[in-house]
Amino acid sequence: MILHIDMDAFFASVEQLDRPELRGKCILVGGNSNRGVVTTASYEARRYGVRSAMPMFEARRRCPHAIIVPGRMARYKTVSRQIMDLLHDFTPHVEPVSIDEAYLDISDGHRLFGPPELVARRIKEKVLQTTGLTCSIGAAHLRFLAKIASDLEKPDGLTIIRREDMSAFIEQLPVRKIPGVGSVTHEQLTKMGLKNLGDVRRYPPEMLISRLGKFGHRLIALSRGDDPTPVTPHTAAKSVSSENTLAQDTMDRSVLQNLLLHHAEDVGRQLRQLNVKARTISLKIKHADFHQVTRSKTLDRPVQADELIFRQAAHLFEAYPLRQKVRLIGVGAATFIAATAPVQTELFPEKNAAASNWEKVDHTVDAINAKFGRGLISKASLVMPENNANRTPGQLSED
Ligand code: TTP
Ligand code: MG
Repeated sequence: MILHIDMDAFFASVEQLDRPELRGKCILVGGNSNRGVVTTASYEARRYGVRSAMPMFEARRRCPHAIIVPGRMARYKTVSRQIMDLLHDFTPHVEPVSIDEAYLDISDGHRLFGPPELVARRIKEKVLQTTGLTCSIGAAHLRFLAKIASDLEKPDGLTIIRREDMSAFIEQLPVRKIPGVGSVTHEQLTKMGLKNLGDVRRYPPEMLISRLGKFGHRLIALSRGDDPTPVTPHTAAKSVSSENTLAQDTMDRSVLQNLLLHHAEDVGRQLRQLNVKARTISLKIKHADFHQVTRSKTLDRPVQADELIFRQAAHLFEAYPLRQKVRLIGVGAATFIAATAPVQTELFPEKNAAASNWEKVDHTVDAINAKFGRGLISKASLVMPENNANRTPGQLSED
């Protein structure tokens, strides 16, 4: 039995939890600039037709009285970690798939906790107790059905698709609901007269495959109630990154360098939260014409300190010929090793000492920021010169 757990209006619910004055109100989380998009909306705002990824100006038009709240990614990640941790109390078979959703295989836990419905209820209670937030859970014998089920009675939903109801459910399941069917595929399927999975099952398979390729195979399998994708437990992220779209495209290297420092700090904080060091540091740039480039460097010695991440990103940036204005800039880190893993003895111990001093500084800054809120303490070069005073790190968009 597979459970799919998905938090309700996650970012907006966290804001309403932390700021009681926002409860019961229309909330849009996202950047309020002309180029901002809605990352999520409270259920109150969704009644006005506001959706994730909608341009903020469009959302404001549909719901003029909505309160726009900038996102606080660090806070959402903390809550997300609490949720993923408590899920592990139920089973080790937890597969987090995004910041607010996870699959659980409870086939084993069945005997310990009782039938799926009871397990799901206990999880919902525990999530509410621990975080103060509601989630929706879907349960089914197939992974894709669990995912679809979690969405059926949102918010605060619980939907179980029992084995005996499975084939009837699949038969009438609209293809639009299937994960991976976007607007393009949906249009193709509609043109072929395929509205639900029952239609798909009755359609000549070779024709479907010739039109949809690999995804055609998948749809046919699903229509026959065959979804072999297992729940694969993993907790460690494979990479972390931080990036932002600029309020205005620029070629000013000092502005961009300052942003790199901000992103290096964010990446460093994420690495420390995961308790890992990274061997690969990358720089990402998207130009005004949306052309995107990534440059990366693999290091002999893995890094975690903001300063060292920044230096690598800055080297990559210096080596990059800037011929066009930049629209987006970011820093990434990958190839992790556990931060506690023993490191090879360094030939130049003084260099090593410097690295570990930077790490101490970062841990202290993290602790201060965790206690008093982000932004209280920051690197001196992040305090921008006057000509850039209108572009403080606090105004970075959340993407
Ligand atoms: P979702 O689970 O897709 O949405 P949600 O939790 O806000 O609402 P629902 O009750 O329908 O599940 O995404 C989880 C969070 O991820 C969401 O709160 C904000 C963020 N997010 C983005 O940043 N960009 C996006 O395009 C989407 C869809 C979500
Ligand atoms: Mg959600």
